[in-house]
Amino acid sequence: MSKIEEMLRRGDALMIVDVQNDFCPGGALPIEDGDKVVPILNRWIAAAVARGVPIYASRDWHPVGHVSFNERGGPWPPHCLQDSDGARFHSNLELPDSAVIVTKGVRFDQDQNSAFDQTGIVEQLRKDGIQRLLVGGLAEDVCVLATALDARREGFEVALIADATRPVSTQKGEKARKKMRDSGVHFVRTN
Ligand code: VGL
Ligand code: ZN
Repeated sequence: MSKIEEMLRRGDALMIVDVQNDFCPGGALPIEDGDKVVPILNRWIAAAVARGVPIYASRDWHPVGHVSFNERGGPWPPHCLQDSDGARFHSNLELPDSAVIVTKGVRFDQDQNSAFDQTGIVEQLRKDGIQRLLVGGLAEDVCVLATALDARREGFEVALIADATRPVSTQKGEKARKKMRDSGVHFVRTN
């Protein structure tokens, strides 16, 4: 068994947050080294498949003129427009067909940073017998943070894969890690 496989057990799920082209270098809302998480997450994906651990992958999936965009007074430039190249998962991300895709950010009236925000995912996770989420992806200080905190609030154990995430802002990344630690999120690293 690989070192990563040994870190996985029954009741775990891998939660890959928003590894989409627009959040990688060259995208509409590029995160420094955002693409560097891809090969690391691919190793976790392979280990999860080997161990029968379910994989969930969230995607930001905005309508044109979304309320979170600058043009509407929101904090972000337009990004992850539904069905655009920018909204696609990074082409090197090796998601198996069995991965469950969680789509968010589709509401017209509000943003959804967390994969738990009105997606119904809690019911799905409980049905799958999930107790612990291993979380990685983009961005550490936005959607990864919101997802990890909501998972804790819902009573799941959470392990952040610390080397498989990157923040939009270095400073906010530090604050995000503190908030996650304070909420009981564990930090693991890829061997
Ligand atoms: C995200 C900014 C705007 C994210 C989504 O996935 O972290 N960041 N929308
Ligand atoms: Zn967004």
